[in-house]
Amino acid sequence: MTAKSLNSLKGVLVVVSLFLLSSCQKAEKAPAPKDALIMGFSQIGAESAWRIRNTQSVQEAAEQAGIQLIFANAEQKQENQIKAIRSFIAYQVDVIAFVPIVVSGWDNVLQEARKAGIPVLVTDRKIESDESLYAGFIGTDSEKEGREAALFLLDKFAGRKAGDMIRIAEFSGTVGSSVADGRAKGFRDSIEKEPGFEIFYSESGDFMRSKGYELMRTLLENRPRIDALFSHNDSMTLGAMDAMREAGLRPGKDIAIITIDAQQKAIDALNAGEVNCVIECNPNQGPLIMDIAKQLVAGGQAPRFIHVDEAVFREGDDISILPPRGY
Ligand code: GYE
Repeated sequence: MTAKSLNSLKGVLVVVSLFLLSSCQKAEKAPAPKDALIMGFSQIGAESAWRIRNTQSVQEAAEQAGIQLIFANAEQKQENQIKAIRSFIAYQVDVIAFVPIVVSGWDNVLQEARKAGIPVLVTDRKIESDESLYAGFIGTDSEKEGREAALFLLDKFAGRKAGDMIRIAEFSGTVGSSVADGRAKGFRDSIEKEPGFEIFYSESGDFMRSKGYELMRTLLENRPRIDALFSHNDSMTLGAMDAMREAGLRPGKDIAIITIDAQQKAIDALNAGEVNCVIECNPNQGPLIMDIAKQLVAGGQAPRFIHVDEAVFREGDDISILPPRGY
């Protein structure tokens, strides 16, 4: 055997062992069977701890269900989501699921999926398109979350003196998203009919901690009286709390705080008396999404709207038995 042929044999061996290594690693992860159903999933991005848990839930549930997942992260851009969905169609996946960053602008791409005969599940956030363009929705009931926030405030300030005005600042989520619209609507529907409550400030913090911090810092510059903060998610709340502390204010005491998501840090803040009410928004939607996807691919139908279970945690509640949140 010449030195040259020995070298090329070595090369082959390296390639073969790399191949074996990679197939062993895959085997440990229990790869989906060859005829596994393929799902294309378009996620918004990773703007919050909630979103990161939502992604994990989808990935874990797909693996458990033996579904092969083609996962695309849109980095907060609708155009990236549309591109991803188009590539799923070109790839001829069995089913598509996506989290629509905003409510509008989906009709064309959904028509393309329909033409290709691929069922589509809308998850987490809702869309405004004609309902015949998608198979069903699985996600949160954001109007209910907004109503719960209002009910807590009505109760907390029930003892206010006649003529007193409770001044509320609202930090809302991504403009044009169904969850920001729903939370704002549910909140207003319940609070606006009550005298003595005023939403004196409402701005979008895009569901991001850094923006929650910026909004609160700017808001506090003129030292307005703020009785309560209604924040559409925990990430913005945590940022706002940092700004309150920097301004010498005690979160949960000088300003009442109502927040949505129920990530571990918000529950810890509730325990510490720094947050007054936490409304759970359930990110663990993966198992339901996989179940419904399987039904659809088998030729069945999906329920039109499935809202996942959610709880409300208030100051004074015994939440010591609550298991760790995992996000
Ligand atoms: O509340 C927030 C996020 O769409 C329900 O998006 C979701 C929201 C959630 O990033 O934290």
